[in-house]
Amino acid sequence: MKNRKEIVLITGATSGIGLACANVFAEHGHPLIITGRRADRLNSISTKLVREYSVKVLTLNFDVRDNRAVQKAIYNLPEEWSEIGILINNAGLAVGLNSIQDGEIDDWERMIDTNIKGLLYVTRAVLPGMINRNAGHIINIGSIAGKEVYPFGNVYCATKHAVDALTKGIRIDTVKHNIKVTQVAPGAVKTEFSVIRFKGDEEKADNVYKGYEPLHPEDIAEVTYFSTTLPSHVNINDMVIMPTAQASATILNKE
Ligand code: NDP
Ligand code: 8X3
Repeated sequence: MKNRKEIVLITGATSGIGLACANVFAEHGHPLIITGRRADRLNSISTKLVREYSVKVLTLNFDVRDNRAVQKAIYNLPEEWSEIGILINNAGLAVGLNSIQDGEIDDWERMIDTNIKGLLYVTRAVLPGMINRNAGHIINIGSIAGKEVYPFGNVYCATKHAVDALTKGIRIDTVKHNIKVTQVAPGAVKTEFSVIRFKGDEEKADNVYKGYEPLHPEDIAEVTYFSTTLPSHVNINDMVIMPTAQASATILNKE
């Protein structure tokens, strides 16, 4: 029992940081529950992880904004998958980069519903099992946008400040149940993030990462994994991880 690897549930494992986390945890032999909206990607990622690392993988295809779908997926987990040891709340996005006065209401709702409410729905469904077992680790992927506010970042920054606050709130509420709660807050990471923020404009997205070396999703996956390797009495509360060329959300050493 002691040497059994914890089951890890990763939201948004079809791309970027979530996918890199799936690879790192699989490499270390953890059974994985990978989730996302793109079922085709989930299936091909699962096939690859099973082939390369001989781990067990379960795919769950749901939108974190849909609480009924979240509950259906988590409450009906097969018995052997029901004891989730590590939850990585990673699914999230930025949509648009506008002043508040020019903001698109639909963009705001997508960010608030995914980054705040989605994280809450999944946590609410998974946490009672951890509390029953008096063990568990919740890792929230926050952002430098949860530590600073930058021009036109308004609503995205607000959602990531909410992740920062919720990380602290979950820790306070679950400390008596022996639950670890960690926030991983990255600066610029080259993923599909900017393509989504700029609604498919690849040129604008590419420009975000020009003239310096951004973080790679694997960098974030490695530190996330590290946070799960510490003795049971040690919890990392918060990690801010930046590219060496980035001093703050807006100060970059670009060529
Ligand atoms: P990607 O766009 O590459 O990945 C986002 C992932 O989230 C995808 O797997 C996507 O899966 C999933 N996702 C998005 N919306 C939903 C939804 N409604 N329901 C279920 N899954 C969803 O971006 P990143 O890897 O960069 O982003 C991961 C996290 O990291 C986000 O929370 C982001 O805010 C945060 N972050 C990113 C930084 C960066 O610079 N890239 C820096 C700091 C934090 P699918 O589309 O299949 O549903
Ligand atoms: C993503 C990083 O700086 O675009 O959270 O907000 S940033």
